[in-house]
Amino acid sequence: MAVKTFPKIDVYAGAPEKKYTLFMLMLGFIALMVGTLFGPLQAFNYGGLDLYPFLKPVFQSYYQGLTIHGVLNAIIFTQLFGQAIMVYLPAKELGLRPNMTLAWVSFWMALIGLLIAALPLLGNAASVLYTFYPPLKAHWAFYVGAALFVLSSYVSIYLVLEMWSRWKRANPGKITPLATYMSVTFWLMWFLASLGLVVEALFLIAWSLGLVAGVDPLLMRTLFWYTGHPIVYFWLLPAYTLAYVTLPKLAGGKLVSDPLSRLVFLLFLLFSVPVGFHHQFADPGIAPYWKMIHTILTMMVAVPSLITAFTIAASLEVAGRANGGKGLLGWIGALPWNNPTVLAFLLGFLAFIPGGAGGIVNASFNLNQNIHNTVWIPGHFHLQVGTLVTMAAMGTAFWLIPHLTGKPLVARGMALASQWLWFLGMFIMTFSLHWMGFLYAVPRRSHIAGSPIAMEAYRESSAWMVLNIVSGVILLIAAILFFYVIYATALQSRRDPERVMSEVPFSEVISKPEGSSLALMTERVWFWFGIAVVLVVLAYGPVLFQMFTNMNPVPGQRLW
Ligand code: HAS
Ligand code: HEM
Ligand code: CU
Repeated sequence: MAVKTFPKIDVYAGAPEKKYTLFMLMLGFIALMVGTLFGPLQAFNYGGLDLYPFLKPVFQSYYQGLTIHGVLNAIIFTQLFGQAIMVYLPAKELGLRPNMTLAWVSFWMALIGLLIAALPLLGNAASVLYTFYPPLKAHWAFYVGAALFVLSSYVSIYLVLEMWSRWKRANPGKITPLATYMSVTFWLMWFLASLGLVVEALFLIAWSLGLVAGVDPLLMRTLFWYTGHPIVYFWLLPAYTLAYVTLPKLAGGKLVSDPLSRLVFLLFLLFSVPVGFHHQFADPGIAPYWKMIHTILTMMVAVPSLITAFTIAASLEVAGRANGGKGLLGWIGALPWNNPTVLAFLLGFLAFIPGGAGGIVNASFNLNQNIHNTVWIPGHFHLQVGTLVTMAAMGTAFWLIPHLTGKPLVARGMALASQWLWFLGMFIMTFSLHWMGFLYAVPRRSHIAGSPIAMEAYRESSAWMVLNIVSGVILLIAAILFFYVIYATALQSRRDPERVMSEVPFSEVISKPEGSSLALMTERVWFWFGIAVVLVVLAYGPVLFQMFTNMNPVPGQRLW
């Protein structure tokens, strides 16, 4: 039989950065897909339904599933999405190509690190949850793989700083374009923020290899949360960047203020890191006044989100009115709700309002006592990372995959349905988790469905538990629809460049940076980076010094 051969056309020959972006993005979505599959099992657990006995041949415990869920969703997917978006946007905005050799080095480091860490995770040798608190001790391959994965982000930092300095040399005295400014401050924030994790990883690798006999649990927790709070902004800021630089245009309007948007990212650079003790209010060994200082600094880091609420809402109002919306609220209905990307952002931001308010409750030192370690906490962060961040990524995929591949979006109706269902499912789940945590103190990270005693103890919350089961089913359907749409889009053979967005939809702005003293002030990035370092040294230095000089190493345990 004759075999028909097609000449091999390399569609990325003229734009290799598109291929890199596509690979990072798709690897991230594969991680999200596997991680998300465990979500409904956890929601069912909090509904009193335990499916783990049926999974026994493959997955040994609830905690193995929960570790895979936390690691793949919160650490792997989010970082890969950042490495895709926060390199591609500045490259397109500046019209420069990143160093492609190093770009692929970062991809392979991430992939190999992920595979090394995945083996012990899947083999039940690293069921230590995504916070890996000692004395829980995983197989060394988990720490080594995770470290390699995180180090790949340092290559991304270099890629962006190098493009930025190339642009500056060619454009002396000009103000950095907005998306690039956001990227640069984002990567510098991450550099400062990640240092805690890097130092912790050195300890944990040495410990798991048997080079040191023990590690100090309090020091490890403190180093973890040094990175563990700002990491939530590492997840959030790609979504914010897309909301500032693409959403206004996609919605049919303009961004209201460029200088104010820069200020937001500058404030994140300054205040993201020195706040980690708000995860350790219940930890002994840290004096209360240090916890209070971190509470106050946490309130400061809520300010850029409040400015974002104002700026994005105002930009959306401009869009709604340009689309013909009238009256006080008529502009909301006039927004393009039938555009799956715009829909994803609108619903994500709506969820972010109660999520942010809950965050302020968490941060309020004494209120924290009521909700710490209860399911209120997963209620809080599924509104933040599980809804806004994930929906911004899903919504962006609907134009970005076609833009990168030249293949038009498949099943637009399903894309819209996936976003409504995701929002609805998350809304129901987080609503019930908040109440179960606040009113009945149902603990998080608890396999309650596997324990008749626990089910009896939390019987009063059974009405809310039913809602968890309902939400698990809705979210499973939403996930199936979403992943069908993106894989069907990316894997189809039809390329139709005429029908896809050929350029990144960068928004126009109303209030421009030229002539703005605020924009000029924010442009002194290295000065502000220095101030951020000083703040971190002041907020952490004395406590860390004390911990490093009074270590109580303990041996590891395997409790699973
Ligand atoms: Fe949090 C715990 C405090 C934000 C994620 N957080 C967590 C954990 C995670 C997480 C994963 O202080 C659990 C960690 C663990 O496993 O133990 N969080 C805060 C505060 C904020 C905050 C003050 N968190 C986030 C974000 C996350 C995230 C963002 C992920 C992306 N969080 C805490 C504290 C704890 C905590 C304590 C520890 C609790 C404990 O005891 O363990 C702030 O950054 C929030 C600021 C946000 C706002 C909202 C602004 C609203 C906007 C929407 C505007 C709407 C528009 C819509 C434009 C003030 C921007 C218009 C729409 C139309 C239709 C017109
Ligand atoms: C934990 C459900 C998607 C990040 C949980 C918990 C539930 C849950 C019920 C609490 C488990 C416990 O405390 O024992 C779901 C459902 C999802 C989903 C039904 C969608 C189908 C996501 C996404 C992300 C995410 C998209 C992030 C991108 C996390 C994290 C934890 C968690 C970080 C904490 C793990 C830990 O405590 O160690 N999830 N989730 N989830 N989820 Fe999700
Ligand atoms: Cu935090």
